[in-house]
Amino acid sequence: MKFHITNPIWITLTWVIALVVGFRLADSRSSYAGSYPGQRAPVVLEPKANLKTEQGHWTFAPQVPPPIHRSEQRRVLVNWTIKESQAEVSPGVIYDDYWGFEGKVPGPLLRVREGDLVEIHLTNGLNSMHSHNIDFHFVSGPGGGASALNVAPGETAVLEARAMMPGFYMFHCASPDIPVHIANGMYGFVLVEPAEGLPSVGKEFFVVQSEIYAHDGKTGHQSFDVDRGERMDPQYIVFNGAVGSLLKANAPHVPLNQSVRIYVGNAGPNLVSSFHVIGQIFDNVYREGDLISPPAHGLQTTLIPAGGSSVVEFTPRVPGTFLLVDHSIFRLHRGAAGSIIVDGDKQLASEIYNPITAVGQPEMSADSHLSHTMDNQMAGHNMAGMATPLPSTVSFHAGIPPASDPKEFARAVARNPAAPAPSAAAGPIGATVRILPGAGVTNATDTYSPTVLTIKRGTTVAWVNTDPGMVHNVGDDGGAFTSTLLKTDDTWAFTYKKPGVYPFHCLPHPWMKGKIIVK
Ligand SMILES: [Cu+2]
Repeated sequence: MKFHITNPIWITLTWVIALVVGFRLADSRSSYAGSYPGQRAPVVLEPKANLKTEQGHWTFAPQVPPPIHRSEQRRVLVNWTIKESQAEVSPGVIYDDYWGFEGKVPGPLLRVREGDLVEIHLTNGLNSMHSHNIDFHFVSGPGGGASALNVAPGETAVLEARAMMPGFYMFHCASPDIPVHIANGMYGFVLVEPAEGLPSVGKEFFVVQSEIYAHDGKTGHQSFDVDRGERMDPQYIVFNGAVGSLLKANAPHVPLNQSVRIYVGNAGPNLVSSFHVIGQIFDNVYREGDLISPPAHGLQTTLIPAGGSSVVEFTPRVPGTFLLVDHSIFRLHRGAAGSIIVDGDKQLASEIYNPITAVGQPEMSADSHLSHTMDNQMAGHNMAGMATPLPSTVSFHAGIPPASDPKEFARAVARNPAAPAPSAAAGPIGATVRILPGAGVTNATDTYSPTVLTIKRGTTVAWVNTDPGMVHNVGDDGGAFTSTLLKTDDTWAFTYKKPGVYPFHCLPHPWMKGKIIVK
């Protein structure tokens, strides 16, 4: 028999060999996908129809939703509304282009379990000027869900998406122009817990680093500057949306010797973070938010890409104030500083840390780190009060001299860091002035209700901000008081003790004017 390649027997045999080898290859490839040492098996999905439904658990920075203890997958309902708003990003500096999920920057931190089906209802507020959507980094699907969730002002879109892989994931708006929407605050995070859960720790916090491309550092109104964005030259680099939002009165407290876990996101939009906590060594770092590989140990600084995350753990062994920084350290001058205060007995820690010659000297604190920065900023860029916390929900800046000049106001706030002081209001609220929706729109005419209010001597007047998505303040023209910025539903009150006519105004919106007549 001749071995001729065209012989039908040989042709058949070649096919058989090819098929067998081919099947083997295909077979080995499919098993290869799950065969890295220690690699996790893909999640086995419970059919949608079998899932119980529950309301999603989300929080705003620095809070973290509680750990998930259930052992089965669920349908998790999430309802979020986008509000184009404004916020005080540094004392006296109001950024007019802050667009936030649920009106907050950073947006929510949602906590779900691996395998959960997230049913997201996304609404774009009626007051919005732009279309928005969400690209969820935890979602497997085109655009991370962005096209499915595109919403024009007033619209709602719904998407079901499975949490297929554990991790700590960013989400953000991906409407054109994407960089602008991210720069203007449209981001948040989703923590997808592994089915087996995460090791329990003493305290958990949520921190997001981001850049703000305001025109400059002047007090008053600022808006997005695209040229600064292109140059990657932010006016501010901040933790949790604003300069000082994790400093002084806003700093979280933790007890000595209890483990701390920080979920750190980097929203960018441009810069990579070299995240570091001064005076702590990380016990564990889940690099880039990888919650399924074993964590790294004994790290000092960890890189966090823009659009990425890291999860760090440490156990404070010594009390004091510990600064969170981006160790690209000049960024401290632009606001990249937060802090955690560790409470406990210094004596108990003296085996670990014992200042011998520094007895009686003030402890190194956020203030001492930032005071030079603040001075430089104030002198160089006219940016007052780097380390002043944001106003809390209802706060009273007693001791702040009145000022009609925004710069003077900001400096005054900077000199008197937000310690909640006794209210200027001595009695129960006797009359109310509503700050009306739309009052902040340039040259609006409907600003207060009523515009002129007549009261008896000794009456306490409350101003309530009913304007959705706009901050306002109230200042007495004669300088008797200047409130902090009031967010929606915030109230500020003052008691008028002497008869007279008392005009008042809103500092950010000079067209807002009213009058109290005291008889
Ligand atoms: Cu958007």
